[in-house]
Amino acid sequence: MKTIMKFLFISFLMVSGLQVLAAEHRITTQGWVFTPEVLTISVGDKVTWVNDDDTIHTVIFQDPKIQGNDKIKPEKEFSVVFNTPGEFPYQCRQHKGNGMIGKIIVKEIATKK
Ligand SMILES: [Cu+2]
Repeated sequence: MKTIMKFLFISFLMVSGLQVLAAEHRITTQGWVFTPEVLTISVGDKVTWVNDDDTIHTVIFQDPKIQGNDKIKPEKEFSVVFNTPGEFPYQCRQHKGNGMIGKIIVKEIATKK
């Protein structure tokens, strides 16, 4: 019983520790440009796209496993939590011809020594 309690307590510490470390990053669309265009984050971080234009934008990932959004209305937001390391290019379907493309680079969380 004692061992189980200890295990649960340590698990709790690990989970809450990760939540403290997880950050939120914001990407704006002003002028039909994702800013920043390339964003490097850590595993578990959340990325929020904010549509601050007066037209609908989309966020469509090359990797179909990542749920995008094909209708982000003006003044609306859309968020994704990235739980897998890697590089995730995406684009706005309507405005990719205008260069509206971006990339999220997800790094493993560096472990302290
Ligand atoms: Cu767009």
